[in-house]
Amino acid sequence: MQTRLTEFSNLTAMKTSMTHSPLHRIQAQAADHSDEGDTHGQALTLVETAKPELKQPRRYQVVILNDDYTPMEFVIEVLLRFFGLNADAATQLMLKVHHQGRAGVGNYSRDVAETKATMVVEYAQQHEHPLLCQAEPVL
Ligand code: TYC
Repeated sequence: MQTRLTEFSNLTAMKTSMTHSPLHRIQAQAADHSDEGDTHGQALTLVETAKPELKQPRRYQVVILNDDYTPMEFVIEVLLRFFGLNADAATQLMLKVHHQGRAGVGNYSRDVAETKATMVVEYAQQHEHPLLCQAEPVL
């Protein structure tokens, strides 16, 4: 969270600035500046709290899809090779895809998820299997 302090010598300038501020929360404070010689012995300080400018980037899930032709052993090998699963986890996940049609195999940044999905599909094509894999934004 960012804050910014702006001093104003009169209320009109302050109100104008507040009206035009893109910042979402504004608090006004009056500060005593009697030693600084302005007309009413006070300066007005605007304290603005800015919205954070960065959001968390979206995560992407790599999804593997079932088909009728890719051998089960090949899908298990893909899960070991590209997703670092152990043999038990890979077998369970392959069976989940086989029975349910699809399953997420890991969450990554968009770039990594898309690269992994492409690598899996190319690897399957090199071995003449129709295995499909895609990256989807996590909701
Ligand atoms: N359904 C395939 C078969 O019976 C096995 C399979 C599992 C294929 C998972 C793709 O993503 C997949 N040989």
